[in-house]
Amino acid sequence: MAVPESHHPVGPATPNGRRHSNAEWDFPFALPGRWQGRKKIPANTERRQPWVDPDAVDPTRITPRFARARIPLADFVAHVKTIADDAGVVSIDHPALAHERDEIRYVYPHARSLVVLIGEENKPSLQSRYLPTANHELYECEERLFKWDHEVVRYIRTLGGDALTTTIGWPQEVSVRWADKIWPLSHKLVAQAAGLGIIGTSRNFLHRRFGAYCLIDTVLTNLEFEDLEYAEAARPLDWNPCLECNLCVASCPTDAIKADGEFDFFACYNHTYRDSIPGFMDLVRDLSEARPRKFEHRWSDAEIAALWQSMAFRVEYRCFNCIATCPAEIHDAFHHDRAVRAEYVRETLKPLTHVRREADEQFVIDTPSARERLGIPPGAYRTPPDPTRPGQHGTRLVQLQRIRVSNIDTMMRMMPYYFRPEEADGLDFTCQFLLDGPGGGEWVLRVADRRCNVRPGTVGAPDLTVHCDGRVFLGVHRGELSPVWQLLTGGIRLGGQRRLFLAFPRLFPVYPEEGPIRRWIWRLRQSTWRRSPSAGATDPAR
Ligand code: B12
Ligand code: SF4
Ligand code: SF4
Repeated sequence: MAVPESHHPVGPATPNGRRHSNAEWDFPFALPGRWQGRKKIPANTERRQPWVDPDAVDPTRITPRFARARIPLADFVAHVKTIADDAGVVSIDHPALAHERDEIRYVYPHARSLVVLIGEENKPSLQSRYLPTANHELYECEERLFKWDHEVVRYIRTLGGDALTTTIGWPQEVSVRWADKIWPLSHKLVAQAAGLGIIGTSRNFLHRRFGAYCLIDTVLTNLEFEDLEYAEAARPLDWNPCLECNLCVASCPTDAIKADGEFDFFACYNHTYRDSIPGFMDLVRDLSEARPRKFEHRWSDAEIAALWQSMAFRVEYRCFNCIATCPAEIHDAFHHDRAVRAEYVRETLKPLTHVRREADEQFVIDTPSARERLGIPPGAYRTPPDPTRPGQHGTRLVQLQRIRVSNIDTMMRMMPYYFRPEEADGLDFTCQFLLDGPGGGEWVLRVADRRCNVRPGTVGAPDLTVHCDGRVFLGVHRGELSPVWQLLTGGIRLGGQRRLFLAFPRLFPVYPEEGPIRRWIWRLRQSTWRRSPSAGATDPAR
């Protein structure tokens, strides 16, 4: 598979003259997975999102200084492979990294080559149903990578160059960029650009030998090799380790991985990373805002204890299924041998799917349809505890609006991630945002086929126009301003089919209304919903 040229002019990072637009950057490789038919609008994973313009933080450009490598690139890679489980090198000019080049140079102004290191994770640990075992292996693998990074940096120094490591996972620039792209570069893209594997349907990087059982880190160096050497070293893999078996889709407890190529970032994030930033935000806000009785309803002792553990030790991820059920690393045997497949389904897929989907507590984004499906009325936030069974079960609804962006640009770019597809059945419309004031601009939001795209610019005949000060819409988005009041007082002006705006609080969930009247209306609606023939039907798109 050849590395495709970028469909759009590469850099400067503002091809449309707009800062902070990430809509221009296509996914730089063949799209992962078995794309089941094109829909009216592309999946968000067809873009290299997200993207941050470092010029907005500091426009100073430091002229890069490179150090000519004293040895051939092939020898360099061969030596690095004696340090790490696998390794590759790509040039900073590789088209797959074009959207992040400025940001990489923000991290290290003299970056010329990217050395990507692969750490193999122990498969039985990742496949364990006991979560701490998988978590421990993840952190041990990170430790191994840190150590190798340091060895590679020392090796580069012996060659007359300089280098630094980025970050494998944490820490990220949370204090500066929350809630936006807080990581410095995408290791998955570097690893695929280096020809070490391919990003699969799960959106995990599948290494040519280790499959999904690997972590990745990147060392940035000023060492410079010949252009021809880079091309030779980063030959794309000529086969695809992803079997397109969709086991990751089936075993994902949050339905974040969609067979049609979409990925629900917040569904995974709010569950798997519950004991990290989202849970901590919730705890602090609930402590400051919720009455004691409400707090009791929202927080179980086990949830508070889990958060303590994550903060006292390290973040415990609540799910690894898209790694642990992925057969890419036994690609051939799985493909050709029916007995291998049967054993895999029996001993790996089914137990892990059951435990992570059914036995574990689930953290689900609070939407009207989630409440209806789970039977959780307004004022309540979880399914009732079951004292007859050991362990934590059931579902806790979490508020997406608690993950709050801080600026208008991020809000618009992230709207596709706030978007809840299950609330968009039958909707097909285009909305023109005309945002006045500092930081404002024109944006087009398109909803169709349970997908949502946003791009900067204007459209000829939108179905709906939303005209307001960008800061007003940000206030509404953050739950600080009432949309009803803004509509009544002219803070927000609508044009076209105004009723479409009524769908926004469902599509981009806001805090649910509470109180006895709400509860009564909800119960009435639910009894109607239960009687409807389509209630409980499974969604084939999932
Ligand atoms: C952001 C992030 C996440 C996000 C988004 C995941 C994703 N698919 O990108 C969340 C929180 C959901 C996540 C979850 C997990 N992650 Co993670 N994550 C990252 C991180 C920091 C960047 C990912 C990236 O490169 N995205 C860019 C593009 C190319 O990826 P993409 O899939 O095409 O696009 C997604 C993102 O851009 C995201 N997105 C889009 N817009 C926005 C906006 C914002 C604000 C955010 C935050 C995200 C976001 O949604 C897109 C749809 O998938 C990397 C570390 C790093 N610095 O590279 C680790 C990394 C990708 N994660 C990793 C792992 C192991 C996991 C988990 C298995 C968690 C766990 N239990 O260990 C799950 C797997 C989920 C999955 N199926 O992808 C490994 C993957 C190793 C591998 N073999 O592929 C990495 C590489 C860490 C590492 N150093 O090894 N992760
Ligand atoms: S489980 Fe692995 S091999 Fe199968 S579709 Fe998902 S990523 Fe590809
Ligand atoms: S980590 Fe779990 S919840 Fe997140 S995408 Fe993978 S399987 Fe789904």
